[in-house]
Amino acid sequence: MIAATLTLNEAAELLGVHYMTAYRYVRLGLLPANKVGGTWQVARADLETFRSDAAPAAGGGRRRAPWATRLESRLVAGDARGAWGVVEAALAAGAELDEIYLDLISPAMQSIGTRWAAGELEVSIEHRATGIAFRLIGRLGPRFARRGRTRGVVLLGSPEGERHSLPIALLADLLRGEGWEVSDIGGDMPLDSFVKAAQQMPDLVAVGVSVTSMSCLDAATSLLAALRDGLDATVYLAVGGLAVHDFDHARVLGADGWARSARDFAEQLSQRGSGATPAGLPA
Ligand code: B12
Repeated sequence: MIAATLTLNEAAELLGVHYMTAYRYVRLGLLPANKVGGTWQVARADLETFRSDAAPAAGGGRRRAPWATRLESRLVAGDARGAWGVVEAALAAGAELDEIYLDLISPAMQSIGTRWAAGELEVSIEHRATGIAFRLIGRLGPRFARRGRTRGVVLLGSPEGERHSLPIALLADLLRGEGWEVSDIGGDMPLDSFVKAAQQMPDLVAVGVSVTSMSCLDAATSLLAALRDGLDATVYLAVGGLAVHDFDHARVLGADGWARSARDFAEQLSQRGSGATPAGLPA
C-alpha cells in the first residue's frame, strides 16, 4: 500500500532534490508540510500538486506564484518563520508592501475564516494564524513610514463588542504608506473613550469605523451618532469592514462615506485632501 504521508526526506528523494532544498520549499510555503512529533510530514497529494505546479505552464508562460495560498499554508501550520519566508520571497519577487497586505495576508485570513466556518479548521488554528499575521505586520509596519509632512490625521477603531482588530491594523499601515498620520485605537472600544480620543486628536481629518461582525452594527450606529455630535462638522466619518455592504448602508448607519477596501479608502482621502469631491460622496 502506498503511504498517504511522507517524511521530508522521502519527499526530497521523490523530487530528486537535497533535503535542505525540500526544507526551503516548505519554508517558502511552496510545499505544504506539518511538523508531527518533531519531524516534517508531507501529504503525498500535496507533493503531487507541488510537482505539477513546478512543471512549466502550458504555452510556455510562467505560472503566477500563488503567494496567498502559500502564506495560508504556513499560517495554518503555525509556522511563523515559514510565513515570514513567504513574505520575504514575495517581496524579493517584486511584490509591493500594499500587495503583501491586500493580496497575501487579507485573502489568506479570509480563506482561514471560511475554512473555520465550514468546520474544517479548529478555532485554535485560526487564533494562532491571527497571532502570526499580527507578527508579520509588526515587522512590515515600519516600512510604510513616510518622511516629511503628513497629509493629516486619521483615527481608526471599532465600536464596543467588535473584536476584529486585524483589519484596522492593516488599514492603518496602508494609510500611513499614503502619507497619513494614523492613530489606531483597535477593536472593542467603549463609545465614550472612542469619542474622547477623536476630540483630543489635533488636526483630525477623518475617522474610520471598522465593523466586521453584523452583531456590532447597532453599536456602530450609536458610535457614529456620538462622533457626529462631538466633532467638528469638517471631520469626515467613514465606515467600512465586512459587515457594511455599500455606500447606502453606510449612510443608514450615519456615516458620510464608505469604502470596500483600504485602497479605495486611501483614494477617497487623497481626493478630499486635494479638494476634489470623490464620486458619490458629499464634500
Ligand atoms: C481573525 C478572525 C477573528 C479573530 C479576530 C482577532 C483580531 N484581533 O482581529 C477572533 C478570533 C477574535 C474572531 C472572533 C469572531 N469572529 Co472572526 N474572523 C476572523 C477572520 C478569520 C479574519 C479577519 C481578518 O482580519 N480579515 C482580513 C481583513 C483584511 O479583511 P477585511 O475585513 O475585508 O478588511 C478590509 C476591508 O473590509 C476594509 N475595511 C475594514 N475596516 C474598514 C474600515 C473603514 C472605515 C474602511 C473604509 C474600510 C475598512 O479594509 C480592509 C483591508 O482592505 C475572519 C474571516 C474573514 N473573512 O475576514 C473571521 C470572521 C470575520 N469572523 C466571524 C465570526 C462569526 C466571528 C465570531 C462571531 C465567532 C464566535 N462565534 O465567537 C467572533 C466575533 C467576535 C466579535 N464580537 O467581534 C465571521 C463573521 C461573519 C459576520 N460578518 O458576522 C468571519 C467572516 C468568519 C466566517 N467566514 O464566518 N474572529
